[in-house]
Amino acid sequence: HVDEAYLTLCQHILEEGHAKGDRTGTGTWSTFGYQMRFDLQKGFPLLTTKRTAFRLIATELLWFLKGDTNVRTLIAQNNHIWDEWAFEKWVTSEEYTGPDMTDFGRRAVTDEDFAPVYEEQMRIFQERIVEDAAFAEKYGDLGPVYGKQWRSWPSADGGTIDQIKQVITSIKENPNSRRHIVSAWNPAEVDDMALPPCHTLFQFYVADGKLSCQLYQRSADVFLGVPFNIASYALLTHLIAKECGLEVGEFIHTLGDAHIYKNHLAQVEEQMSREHRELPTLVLNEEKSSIFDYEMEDLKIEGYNPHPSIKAPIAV
Ligand code: DHF
Ligand code: TMP
Repeated sequence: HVDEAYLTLCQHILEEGHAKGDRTGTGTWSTFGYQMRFDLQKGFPLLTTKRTAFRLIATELLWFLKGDTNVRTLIAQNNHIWDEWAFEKWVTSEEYTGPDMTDFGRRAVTDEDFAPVYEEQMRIFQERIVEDAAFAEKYGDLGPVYGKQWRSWPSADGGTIDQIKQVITSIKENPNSRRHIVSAWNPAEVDDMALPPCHTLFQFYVADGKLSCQLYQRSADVFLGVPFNIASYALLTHLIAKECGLEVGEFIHTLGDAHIYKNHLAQVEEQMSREHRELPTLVLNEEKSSIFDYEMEDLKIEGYNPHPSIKAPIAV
């Protein structure tokens, strides 16, 4: 069960984790190298010990698959999971003349006078991204992140490589291949990205008519990011399996730096006290078959009856 594997990971970090500082100044408990396996035949791996927003996960995955890297599309769909990383570009630009936003991510959760000032600027930013296309083009773009690397990795001859199309062709034409790989980690472009990819590389594997996927995630925010990452790659595996005429096999999640932020500890304890429930199922629109044609309405989760959501601040 996904919750058992996930809560075992949490327990492992709490018991074995090193106290480790991090880029965001929040502080973590961290371990290095961990693996979880999820049998996708046994239900869709969306956590039940905390309500996890499938809508946000699915709209983000479709955004990657369309090759999009601009938060405008997400914000227009009321998905705000990437806002802070675009906002950062705006408030550190020459054009920004509002109140000082230095270190806004940390201050927004530690300084109660600053919080409303930040929220006001963020609201203005979100509105302007939606209403002003030129502004969005300049400040909504996160750089050459997942969508760009997945669909148009720049090649040496000046062209681009569509890794998703290529991997689908390779799964269809040569299922036994050991080279079904997609990499988001492009060393030449990492410095131009708002956030270097956390889910860095994935590989597919075909056996007994089933498609499995393994992800290498270099850095894993276990409370906020990982529940999204598990469901996102499970969904991707379902979509690719369908397009290739295969059943789903396993999703194998391999983590590098797996950490719990120190300001998520109470939330993790609360979640660990809950009993898991039956897993939901994923229902795909039967009329769609190409992975590039799906919209949010084509992806449904049925039988999801989780414990309530648990709020936590995100480290920026
Ligand atoms: N930075 C950090 N520090 N951790 C992350 O997990 C992370 N993830 C990113 C970008 N940068 C990151 C992209 N994915 C949330 C979940 C995933 C995600 C970004 C944000 C999140 O905040 N989830 C909350 C509430 C979401 C909402 O309702 O808007 C949750 O409770 O699941
Ligand atoms: P880092 O670049 O310093 O590793 O910070 C990235 C943080 O975001 C880290 O806490 C991991 C987290 N993260 C996830 O866990 N999953 C994701 O999908 C993304 C984008 C980030």
